Amino acid sequence: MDDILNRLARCVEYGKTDKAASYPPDMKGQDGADELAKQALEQGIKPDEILEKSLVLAMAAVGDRFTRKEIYVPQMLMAARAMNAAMKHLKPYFQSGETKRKGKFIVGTVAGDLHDIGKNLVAMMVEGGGWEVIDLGTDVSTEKFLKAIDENPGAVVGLSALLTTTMENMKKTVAAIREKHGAMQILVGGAPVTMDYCKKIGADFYSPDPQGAVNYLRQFGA
Ligand code: B1M
Repeated sequence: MDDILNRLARCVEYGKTDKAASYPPDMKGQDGADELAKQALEQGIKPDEILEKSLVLAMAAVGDRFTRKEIYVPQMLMAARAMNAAMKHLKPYFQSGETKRKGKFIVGTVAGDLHDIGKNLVAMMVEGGGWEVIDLGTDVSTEKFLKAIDENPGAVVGLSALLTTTMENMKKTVAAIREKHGAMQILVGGAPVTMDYCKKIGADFYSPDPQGAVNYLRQFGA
């Protein structure tokens, strides 16, 4: 099991999307993230194990290498693409939870921020936890969040931010939601976000990972 998860992690880290991809050259002709994720599932490895023990670790390694300036934006993009190729196989499992929905969860990455891998993981896990997820995507304006909240009374809202610069937009959106929908439950997350920041901007809860989001939502579900 460790072997296939290590190989999958390596594919994601180095942006090897599938067997046909000629990049990186030293992996040419080998299975990529697409094939290995499928094989891992066929071997009976649980989707959450594939996620935690392979994909999330690979993306963390990509981030570290980017910080050390060993790789640049194009390599990050390739890694994200490989991650998505693997996630395509995992997604149906996360989405196949119970048929009866526990409630509605509106989620989006805040204005100015294009990072969606973590937000998508949260959306998938929450959906797998039995919630109907309304995914507003990335670069979501405050107005778009407010419109979705108006259209879905009783929903819980989740905001993701990956950049220290866009955390400021998270603060603005939370303030606008509070002003219009005082008692609304607001969950925040993303790499630079902390519980201290969550409290400071008036959100209700911070989760460092998708499972924390699922656990938090349990108290509100039908
Ligand atoms: Co960007 N990027 N990026 N990037 N990128 C980071 C975030 C960065 C930390 C890299 C670095 O410097 N080490 C850095 C931010 C620095 C900072 O703000 N302090 C950075 C930068 C600078 C940038 C650009 C500005 C680069 C440039 O253009 N010069 C640019 C900004 C574009 C924009 O958004 N306007 C940019 C662009 C990109 C790509 C487009 C190339 C690509 C994104 C592709 C995509 O998302 N579709 C990308 C990537 C891939 C990364 C890294 C390498 C990986 C992010 C990721 O997907 N992580 C990242 C470095 C890193 O994180 N170490 C980096 C894996 C993901 C599973 O983790 O999103 O944290 P994460 O989600 C976690 C938790 O945070 C949590 O659950 C997830 C699973 O555990 N979580 C929530 C997330 N949202 C949640 C919401 C919740 C609850 C939990 O409730 C609602």
